[in-house]
Amino acid sequence: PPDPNRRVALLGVPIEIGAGLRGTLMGPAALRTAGIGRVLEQLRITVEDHGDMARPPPCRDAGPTPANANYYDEVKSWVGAISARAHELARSGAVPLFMGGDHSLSMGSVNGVARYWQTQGRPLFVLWFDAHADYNTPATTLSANMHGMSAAFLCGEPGLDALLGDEPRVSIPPDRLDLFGIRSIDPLEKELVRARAIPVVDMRAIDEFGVGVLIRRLIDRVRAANGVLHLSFDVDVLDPAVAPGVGTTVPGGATYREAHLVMELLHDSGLVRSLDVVELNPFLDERGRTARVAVELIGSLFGMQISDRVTPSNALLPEG
Ligand code: B3U
Ligand code: MN
Ligand code: MN
Repeated sequence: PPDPNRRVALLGVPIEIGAGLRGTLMGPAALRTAGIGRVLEQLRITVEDHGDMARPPPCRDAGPTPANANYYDEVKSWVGAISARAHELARSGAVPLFMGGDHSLSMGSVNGVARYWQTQGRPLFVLWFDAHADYNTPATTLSANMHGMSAAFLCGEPGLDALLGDEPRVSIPPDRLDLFGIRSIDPLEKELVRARAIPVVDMRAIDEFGVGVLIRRLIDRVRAANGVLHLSFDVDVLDPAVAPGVGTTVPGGATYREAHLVMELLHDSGLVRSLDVVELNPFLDERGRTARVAVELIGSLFGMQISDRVTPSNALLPEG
């Protein structure tokens, strides 16, 4: 029987205009077909599927449209609506799981959950598990695609200030954003990430130290601050050989095993209270492979284990 105290709220966010390629709007359907609900139910989680958000009507108060921000008005109408839903779902006590959709949706989802945790006096940390930094602004972007600006927006960078409309904006302090798995960053974006001293775990660091220590280091920081964690999982962080169904593949990504270990360690920490799964593009996928891997990884995040016992974190055998 499902455990009433462990609830996950699924919400589909079929937005695609934040990305350069169409197709991520099919992401929520593919995740459901790959069994996202079934996997969680097998783990005795109470699953509430809130369906997909409807495309919001264009905002009347759109205001001036900034340059270098493609489909700004449409993205704006989504972001405010997503933030309101995110706030409400977080308040319900469930773990909200936002199924994208392109990564611009996180401007709303993270803002909404951050607003909730602010009322609880718990600092929200954001783990940005992504091949890209998504730390562009209209002043630094080379593509004008807004999915490349979401992390910067969330940290309060200027240039998209009216994007939330009437929704209150909550800025994430730059030292509470962790860019993890990155291997593609634009020149001005890199300068900005460095100027703000954003914690970065790039692929070189992962090669050198391994995801185990690096994730534990983050978990320790969150714990020391009595914080909670939002996981923003951009599927393109995975190596394209594992996850071909994304619009912007970058070689040299996280392996299947690294990604599972990240999820398992996050599960053991008990700190993840909300997440996004974004950039899955079923139009580009090969026989549902990427959707299936994403669902498996979510299984690990919610407690799927190989041997059904906790592996001691110091790798020593437990006594007795
Ligand atoms: N940094 C580039 C590329 C990019 C960002 N996010 C994705 N691609 N998926 C940009 O467009 O800002
Ligand atoms: Mn991204
Ligand atoms: Mn990405």
